[in-house]
Amino acid sequence: MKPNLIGGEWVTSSSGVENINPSNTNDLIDVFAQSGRAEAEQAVAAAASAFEDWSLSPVQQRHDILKDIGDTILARKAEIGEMLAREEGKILPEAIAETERAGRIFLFFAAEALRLTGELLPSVRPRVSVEVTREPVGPVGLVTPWNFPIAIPAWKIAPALCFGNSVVFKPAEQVPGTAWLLAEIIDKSGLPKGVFNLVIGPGPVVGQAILDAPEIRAVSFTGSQVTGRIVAEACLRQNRKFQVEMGGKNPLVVVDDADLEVATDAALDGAFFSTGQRCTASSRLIVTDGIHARFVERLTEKVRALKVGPALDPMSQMGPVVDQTQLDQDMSFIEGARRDGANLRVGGERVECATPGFFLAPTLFTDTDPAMRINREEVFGPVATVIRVRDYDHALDLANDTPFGLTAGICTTSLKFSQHFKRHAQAGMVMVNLPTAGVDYHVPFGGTKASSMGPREQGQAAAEFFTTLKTAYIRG
Ligand code: UN1
Repeated sequence: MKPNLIGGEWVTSSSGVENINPSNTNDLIDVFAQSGRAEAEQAVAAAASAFEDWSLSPVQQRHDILKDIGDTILARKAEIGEMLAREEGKILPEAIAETERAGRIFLFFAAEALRLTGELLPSVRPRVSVEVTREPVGPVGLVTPWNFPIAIPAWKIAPALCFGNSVVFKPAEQVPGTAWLLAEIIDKSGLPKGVFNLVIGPGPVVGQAILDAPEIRAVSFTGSQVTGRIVAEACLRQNRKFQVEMGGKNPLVVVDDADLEVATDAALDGAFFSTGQRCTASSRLIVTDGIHARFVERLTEKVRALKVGPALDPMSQMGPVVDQTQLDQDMSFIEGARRDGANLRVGGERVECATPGFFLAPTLFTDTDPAMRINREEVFGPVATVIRVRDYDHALDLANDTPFGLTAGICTTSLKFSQHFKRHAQAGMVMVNLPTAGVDYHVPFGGTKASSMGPREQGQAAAEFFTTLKTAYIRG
C-alpha cells in the first residue's frame, strides 16, 4: 500500500483506495492509503507549523527547489506519463505532453520566485514613504480533479510554494498514482518537512476536514459546480480566500467564411481529445447556414475515423472514459438527447476492445436545439452537438446563452468577426481558429459567470491568489 505524506513522514492507513485502470478493469494498478479526517487534520497541523519558516525562506532556496521538481518531472516524463495514461485513460502522447506541461509550470514558478517585487511610493504626507509588498497567505488547501492528474496539481502547488505558502494537497481519488509520484518528487527536492502534505481520501471526509480547519487561509479547487459552491460557501464562513474552477459548456462558433479544415480540426480536438473530459472542451458547435452541410459532413468523416482504444496502445487516438460513474453520466446525456429529438450522427454507443474498459465512441449530435439538456449542462465526455444558426449575430447570441463562461472559440477568416467575438464572447478565455481546449501554462487561466470564482490561476496572475498585499507607512 502506498502511503500519504504528512509532516514529512510517509504514513500508511488501515483502509486503502484501489486504483483501477479504466482501459482494463482487470488491471489493479496499486492500492493507496486512504486518509480520514484525523490524517487530514494532522496534515493541516503540519502545514501550519511549517508555514512560518517557509514564509521567510530565501527566494534562492524556493527557486532551487521548484527547479529541481520541474527538472525531475521532465526527466521522468515517460514514466509519469505512463502512470497517468494508465490510471486516467488519456492516450500516452497526451499524458506525456501533460507531464511536460507540469514540469514547465514548476520551472516557470522557479523563475517567478526570483521576480518577487513590491512598490516604494511617496506618501501624500510629508517625510513619509509607503511600501507595498506581497506576503504569503498561509497554509493553503489544494483540491484537484481527475482529468488533469498532474497539470492542475502543478499549477496550484508550484505558485503556492513559490510565494511562500505551505500546502495540504488532496488529489482526486481516481488518480492517486500520478499524485503520489509528484509527492515523491517534491519530498526529495529538499523542501523542508511539513511544507507540502499529500492526503488521498474522499472529498466529503478529507476535503471537508480541510474546509473546516481555521488554519487553512486559502483554498484552490477545480471540479464540479456542486462541490465548488460548497467550497466557496465554507470559505466565506471562514473569512478565507478561495479560487474555484467549475467547468463549462464552451461554444465553438463556425461562420461561413471559416477554413473548413481548420474548423473541423478545431472541433475534433476540442470535443474529443482527452476523451472530451476537459472543462474547456468544445461541446457546442454553433455553425452558420452557409457552411453547415460541409462542416457536418467533413467533421462526421473525421469523428468516424477516430480510433478508440486502450490508453497505452500506440494505435489509439482516444482512450476510455475515466470510470463507470462518468460512463453512466455520459450515456444518460446521450439517451436524453435522443429522446429530446437530437439527430445522433456518429457514436452514441460503447466500444468493445480486447480489454474490458469504459470505452465510449466519440459521439456527435446534429440538428440540436439550444434549449435541450445536452446543450445546457456539462457532459464531461466525448459528446458534442451541432447547433445550426442563421448568421454570426445569431451564433454570438447562442454562444453566450449559457450559465457558464470558461472558454469560447470562433473559426473565421474575417478580422471583423474575430475582433467582434473576442470583445463580446462572455468567457474568460477566447480562441480564434483554435479548439476551445488546450491552454498555455504561462498566462492567466479562468472563466466568468458560473465557471469560476476568485482570482485567475497560472502565469503572473497567480500571485494575486497566493499572496496578500501589505502596505507599510514609514516616517523617517
Ligand atoms: C486545457 O484545456 O488545456 O479541468 C486545460 C479542466 C481545466 C483545464 C483545461 N481546468 O479541464
